[in-house]
Amino acid sequence: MDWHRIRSDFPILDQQVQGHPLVYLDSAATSQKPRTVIQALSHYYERDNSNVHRALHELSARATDAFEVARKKAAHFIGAASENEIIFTRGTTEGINLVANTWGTQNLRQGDVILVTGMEHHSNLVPWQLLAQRTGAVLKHIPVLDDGTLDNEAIDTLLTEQVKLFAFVHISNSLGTINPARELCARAKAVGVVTLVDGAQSAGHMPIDVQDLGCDFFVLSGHKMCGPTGIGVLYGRMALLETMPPWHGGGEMILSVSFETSSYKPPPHRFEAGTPNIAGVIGLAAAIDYLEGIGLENIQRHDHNLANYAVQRMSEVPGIRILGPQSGHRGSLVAFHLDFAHPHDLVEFANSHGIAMRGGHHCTQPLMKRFKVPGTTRASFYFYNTLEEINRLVEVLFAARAFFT
Ligand code: 7TS
Repeated sequence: MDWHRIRSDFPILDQQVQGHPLVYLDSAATSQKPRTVIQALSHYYERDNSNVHRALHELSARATDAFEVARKKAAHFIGAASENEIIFTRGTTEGINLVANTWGTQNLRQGDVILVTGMEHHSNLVPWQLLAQRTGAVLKHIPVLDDGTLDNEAIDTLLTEQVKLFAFVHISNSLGTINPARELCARAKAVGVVTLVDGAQSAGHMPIDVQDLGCDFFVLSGHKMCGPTGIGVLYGRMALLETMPPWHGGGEMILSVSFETSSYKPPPHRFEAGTPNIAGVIGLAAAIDYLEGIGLENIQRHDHNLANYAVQRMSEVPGIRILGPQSGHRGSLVAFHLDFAHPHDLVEFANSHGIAMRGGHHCTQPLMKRFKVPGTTRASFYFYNTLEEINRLVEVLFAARAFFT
């Protein structure tokens, strides 16, 4: 693979920041966009912009076609059995809230258990807390071990028939841990528990096959996989989607409406009230084409090499504590704590050298508490990053040590 040529597909990366070449190490927050995605958006607005599903004129037909082709592409991208299992959302957060407010409200009762893990992003925690408060259900979590993996023995104790839903993150945005999603779904299924996999950090980084994973729901955000912001996918197994009531009411989700009552379209349209993010959906389809053109296995391998090289090189910095798995099987991000600098000061220092990283709690406050750190600094990678950029990061971490001590 010619990764340097692939990098040149991303116009934003070719710039100076604070007098230095930009080193973008914040892809776990949002990825950069290749030229083809940017062009798909402007092409849509310049040529085809129109509302979908509503009108019979040429532009609306083009927009509707592109919108529904994108649904097929998204289904293929994650291995769904049918495009009707693909609901377009604003992103991972909205997908989880949709499940909580439809399936959750319908199925959860006093005393039922919602099981999550100790490494969830707030978006896979707060919606379940709200649901628990509404229904009288109880929220429990699987503890995280010192090495950043889930406590396997606790899973046996906690994953019982009392659990109605097990919602867990595929790749942790704060540790880089890759959870064994397939095995976890199988264990849940064995006791009749419905599963939701938060794929915000895995989609676009590795091949995803929801049927092979065996999950009931899977959520992703387009903006973390080269697509635009404000667009995501909720996958739901049709047998479940069919039983779920709508969440948002409005246009496009109904069959007929009277003042007294309404009847609703089947999935996915039942869950897509109002004018959707048409440009976002078209941009997401362009992102999927782009990623599939490179090959998800290739991306996964490259991600893996970058992460392992980063862990190895960053370990050379005295006073560094790297959270999560120390080597081997991990996602393409490294979160760390330096005993000589607060994450916010370090992020500012790195910024003055052209390096973009995120510092803070990364929306995983319970996990920060578990590891007894106020926050961490996180360098997160994608296939457009290079080993040279990691070397540059390590150089700057050594410079920070000289500066802060
Ligand atoms: N789940 C995980 C694992 C995430 O990493 C994120 C975003 C979300 C859910 C929410 O995704 P959204 O697109 O709906 O916002 N994570 C991060 C991050 O690590 N830094 O900024 C956003």
